[in-house]
Amino acid sequence: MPRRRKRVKNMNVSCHTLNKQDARRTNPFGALTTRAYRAGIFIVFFLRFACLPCAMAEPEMLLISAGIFTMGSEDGRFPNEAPAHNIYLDAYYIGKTEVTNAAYYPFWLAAGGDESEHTPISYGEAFGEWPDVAKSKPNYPVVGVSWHDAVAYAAWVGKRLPTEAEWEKAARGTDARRWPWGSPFSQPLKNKTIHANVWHAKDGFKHLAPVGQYPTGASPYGALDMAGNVWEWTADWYADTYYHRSEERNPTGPTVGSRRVVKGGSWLNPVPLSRCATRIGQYPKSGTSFIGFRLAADAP
Ligand SMILES: [Ca+2]
Repeated sequence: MPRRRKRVKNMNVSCHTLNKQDARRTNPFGALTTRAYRAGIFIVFFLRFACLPCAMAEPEMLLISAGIFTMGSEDGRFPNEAPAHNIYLDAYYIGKTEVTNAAYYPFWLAAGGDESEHTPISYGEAFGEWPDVAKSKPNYPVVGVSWHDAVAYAAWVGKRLPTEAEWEKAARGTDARRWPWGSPFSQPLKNKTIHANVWHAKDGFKHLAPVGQYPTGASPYGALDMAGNVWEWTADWYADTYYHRSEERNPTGPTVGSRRVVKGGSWLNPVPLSRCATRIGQYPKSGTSFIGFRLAADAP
């Protein structure tokens, strides 16, 4: 993918150079002035990109300050979350929402469109067909993407996937809360008690929901849908017992593994699995209708 981006960049440089130096000489419409020719090029490029469903679709990034937070839980029902332990993270950025169909679409086009190895899986009428959903459901999270697709997309936009620790801190802040909005699942917030798209929660959606539908479900940092809607790929390998040997500063997961950590639960999961500390492993080649991802980036 980096090579494709370089080609686009070079193309832009080439056009810029053409405009600056050779527009009058190479103008194919001899009667047009150079200014009109330049305006024509601008209009062509504007229409080309205005017609993409991607317009300004890349998620807003939130700054997560450096410091210690509590990772994991002592709930007992989920021994892979134990022990709860303190982790220090450097500052970083996290996507405010899951990556959407509209955001993924230009990457898919640049990667070859219908021939791309990064084409999302289509799940039929209830979810829509790719690439139609990029226009019919632009603000829904992209699903049917493997871990490899997510990593490739993140690199294409100059970002990366969050580590598991980065994901969990962005979801729960520093007070060890169980869900992004607090510790009771249905606690009243601004006269509402439903804060996430999860299974049987009367959240208004049978399957996926557009991103950002539950502002009262925001994490302490303002990240949305970190509980439910879609599980989210993280950068780390998964291991049941990793928390017993995790590094205390900026952990990046086991060095080897067969599955990658996904976090946060989905529209298909009940409330207990949509907690901040929930962690499961998923084979990285697996695309499903209930796994998407969000971006992260280093803070300067
Ligand atoms: Ca989610």
